[in-house]
Amino acid sequence: MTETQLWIPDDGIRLNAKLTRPSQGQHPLVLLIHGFTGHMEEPHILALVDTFNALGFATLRADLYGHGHSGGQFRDHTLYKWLTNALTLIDYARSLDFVTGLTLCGHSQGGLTVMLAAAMKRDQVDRLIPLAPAAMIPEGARRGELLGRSFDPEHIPDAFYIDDEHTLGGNYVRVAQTIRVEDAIDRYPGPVLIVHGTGDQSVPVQVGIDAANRYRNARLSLIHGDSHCFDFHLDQMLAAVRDWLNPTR
Ligand code: FER
Repeated sequence: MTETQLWIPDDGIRLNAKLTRPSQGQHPLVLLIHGFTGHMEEPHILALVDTFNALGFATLRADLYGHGHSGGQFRDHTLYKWLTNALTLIDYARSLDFVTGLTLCGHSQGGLTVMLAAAMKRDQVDRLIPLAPAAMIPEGARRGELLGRSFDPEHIPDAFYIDDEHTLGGNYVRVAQTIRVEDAIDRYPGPVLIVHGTGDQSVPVQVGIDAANRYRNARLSLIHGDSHCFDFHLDQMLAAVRDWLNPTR
């Protein structure tokens, strides 16, 4: 396994990214995206890197706008910025001469991001793996319910205090209100694996169930009692991914 540090330019910022390759030669690649307030070195992301490499996939993981060591302020991030970051990363991956195919995998808000990107890149994406996808964010933004709090969706506050390190700008909500997740689901005909912990306190498991039911070609793997970041049964989440990619192994 080799790992290469990259700074990938995107619309005036640079994205902190790492490329891992299982060997020399040609291989398919998995693009891996973290969640809201997350970053690309979280334990569940690193475990996925190892799992995909062991199956013969290269991985490209990145910190998206306003997260980790990439450019941009957390406060200014929106789903549009994350989505255009994802499109740039897909184009970068496709430009690599050793890449034979592309899988998208994202956790939570990163799961929603790859669902949106797959709809736009439907001819370039072999398969899609949303993990605990936060597909309810747009509807929550329209209803005025996000991050466990209520607000008037017609009079969006300029800022949402999250914790001492994170304040979210109102444009995040304004952007999210315009996104139609159902349309994105309907535009992706390829194979989809959704993995979701039944004890997820951030994204209710029903969100993953509903998304899997709407996709034309989805498998749903529920991890009993597990949390949002698969803290209790990471091995089971990885096994679900491994079995789906390589059922005979
Ligand atoms: C929310 C619930 C979950 C939300 C975001 C998330 C902005 C994202 C979680 C993650 O990416 O881990 O209400 O609102």
